[in-house]
Amino acid sequence: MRTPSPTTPMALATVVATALATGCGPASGNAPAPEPPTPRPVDAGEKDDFNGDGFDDLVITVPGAEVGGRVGAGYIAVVYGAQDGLDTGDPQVVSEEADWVPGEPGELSNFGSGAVTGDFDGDGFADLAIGRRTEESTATEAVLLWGGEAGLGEAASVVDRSKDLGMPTAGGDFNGDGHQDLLTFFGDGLRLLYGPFSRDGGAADTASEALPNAGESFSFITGDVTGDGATDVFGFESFEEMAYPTRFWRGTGSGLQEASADLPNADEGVVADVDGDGYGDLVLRLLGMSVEDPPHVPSTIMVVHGGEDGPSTDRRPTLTLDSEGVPGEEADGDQFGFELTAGDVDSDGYADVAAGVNTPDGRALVLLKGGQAGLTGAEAQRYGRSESDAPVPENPDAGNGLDFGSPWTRLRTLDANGDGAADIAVGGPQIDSAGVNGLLGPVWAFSGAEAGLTGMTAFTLAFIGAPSGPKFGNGQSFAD
Ligand SMILES: [Ca+2]
Ligand SMILES: [Ca+2]
Ligand SMILES: [Ca+2]
Ligand SMILES: [Ca+2]
Repeated sequence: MRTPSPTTPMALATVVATALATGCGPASGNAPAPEPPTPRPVDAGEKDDFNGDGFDDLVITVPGAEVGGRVGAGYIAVVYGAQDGLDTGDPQVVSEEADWVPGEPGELSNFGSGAVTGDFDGDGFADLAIGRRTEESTATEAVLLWGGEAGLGEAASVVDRSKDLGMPTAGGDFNGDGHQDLLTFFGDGLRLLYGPFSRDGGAADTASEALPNAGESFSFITGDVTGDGATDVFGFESFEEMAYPTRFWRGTGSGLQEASADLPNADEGVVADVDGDGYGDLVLRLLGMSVEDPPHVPSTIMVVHGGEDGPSTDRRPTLTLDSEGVPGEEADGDQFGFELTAGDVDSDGYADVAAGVNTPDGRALVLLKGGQAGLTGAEAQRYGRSESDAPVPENPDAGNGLDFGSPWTRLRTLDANGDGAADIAVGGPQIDSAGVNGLLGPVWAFSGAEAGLTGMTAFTLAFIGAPSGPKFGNGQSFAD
């Protein structure tokens, strides 16, 4: 599970979600039964397609990897999308050893410890913002790797900064001007870097949002719940074991403005339009008073529906593993929704939500379908190791003792085969049967289709030829 982290550069556990696809405006008038929305691309704009071939590309980050003999120098691996899905035969490994990346591999520079995709210069090719620590101190900086016809690799630039930027945390259009912006987080606040960025790394404008700094932990998700085209931001806050209500910053023409929304305590979420009304909906894994509760109680997912005025105060349905149609049974420590991602997996125009679950047989993935009535258990699918679960392909590198049931921590939605149905990558740091943390586990890629999740593949970093040797810290993750 994702654990809260202190607000130090070493351990920024930022939770960032797929931004709401913005291709569909708010429904107008008071039509009694809204027409099903027109299916639209999973990602509006070019969020994940570095080489512009119409297939989304997956970024795996390994900030703790040893590179050039430097412990914790870090690298990223890009697995490009293709007609048949992720092309594991031709991955691209990028570290500070590359001559086109500014800087040299440094001990614990943790290249890739924040990673956010988006078209930051507006040329139609997705780019990648990477976080790292600078050589001289614990300061952080961001490097923009520019996409182009050949993918990443043409050029990179360090983002201009006057003080610590923090790690890239989310992309979005926070002022609704049509340009992709970058949100970074440091211990004392959020930094907003407004696009378009110039090729020398300069942002069009910058702003900051102060946050309390006395040991508070934060993680963030983004998406447009107000349907105005400006990305909103939600923050999950805790201090030691105490959880606090989810915070809401509304995206406006003049940037982020914190607003009261009376939201519950949560530690994970995603924004996606699950009922197709043009407003992103806030899907949360609820917490009680303490961030230490989930291992001891059943978990609940709440959908806070979006609307013009922000998150709804009364339209807040909940789902548990006991809800009608949801496979599995509620249990203490079921961790339902410990990780969430969203996309339109069956391309019916309604966003669907994938949730991680803990079961007696290990970790499983549950897909909840969106629809006119919102997110329900109807036609839900579950993949895992239990007898009643749909099976998952084996780890091709089974010698590392990890399989789908070992605790993976990350989900990521993308459209790797360009068919308009969202695909889901599963992976991240894993714990093996001996309880060893931070192993470089496999990545499982599930393909979306009209019938829901279908085809699956699994690969490991070793399998695709990326370095899988010594590492420090939390293994691998995905770019946000
Ligand atoms: Ca591509
Ligand atoms: Ca670009
Ligand atoms: Ca909605
Ligand atoms: Ca759907």
